[in-house]
Amino acid sequence: MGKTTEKNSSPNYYLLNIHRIQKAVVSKVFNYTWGQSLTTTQILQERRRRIKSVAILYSLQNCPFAMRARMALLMAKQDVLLRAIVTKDKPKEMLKISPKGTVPILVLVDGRLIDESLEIMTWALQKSDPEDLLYRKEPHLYPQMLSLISVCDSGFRTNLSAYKYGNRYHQPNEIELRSSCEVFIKQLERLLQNNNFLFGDKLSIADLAILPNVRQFMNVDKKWFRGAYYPYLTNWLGNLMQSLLFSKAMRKYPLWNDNHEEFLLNWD
Ligand SMILES: N[C@@H](CCC(=O)N[C@@H](CS)C(=O)NCC(=O)O)C(=O)O
Repeated sequence: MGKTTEKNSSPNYYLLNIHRIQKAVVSKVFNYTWGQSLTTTQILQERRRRIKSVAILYSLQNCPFAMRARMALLMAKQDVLLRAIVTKDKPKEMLKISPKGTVPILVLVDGRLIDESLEIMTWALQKSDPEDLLYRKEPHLYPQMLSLISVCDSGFRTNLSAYKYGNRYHQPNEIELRSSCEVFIKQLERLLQNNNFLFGDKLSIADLAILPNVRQFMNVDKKWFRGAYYPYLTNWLGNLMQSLLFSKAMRKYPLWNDNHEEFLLNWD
């Protein structure tokens, strides 16, 4: 963080120093009355006030659970401070509040914790759901969405882990392991034959929750996946991965442990 002596108390000086990391890549915590004559103390007070008024998300870049949480928070327009971590160097602040040590973790302004990705998604979308990802007008679909997500998070993920392992270590049963994953992939392909998204013609919480896992399946053996015949699924995956939402959710942030600097996850 920049040195803030009285000599260098101009907001611009402070802004440049506090956010010396690519401004284009990460979003600033506060972008308000810069240029006006605020003292360094006032700026620091305002910064602290703003930081305290926003929830904190501990997040891991390529973790499918963290990805789905980030996408839902964006769709719900719930700005959060994103603290990027890596598993081999977890912040002590994170382990103190959640010793189980998995990400994502959302720390709410009142101090409550949500340490399950699906719960973070539902928390965000229940607060605000401008695109109706919960399909409120068709409430009978919600239990079906949760049920599909549950198949993904249990059976499919177990099979996917085995397939990833089998592929990495060239296990003789790799094809068999992949076929076990394809049971779920085929189920998604069938759903997507009828609609552009899993539960209709618009995005739902299920699409966001499942997408990072299908992406992980594709990444195990991209060459095989390109040749496999899942046209509807491939189209769905491609469209979502090319979306602005996905690119915002995958934006790379400096690691929290490096400098303890705060950055917002939002649409800016
Ligand atoms: N059920 C949890 C699973 C979260 C999870 O397993 N995250 C992985 C990263 S993808 C993790 O944090 N693992 C801890 C570690 O590798 O030390 C959720 O949905 O949030």
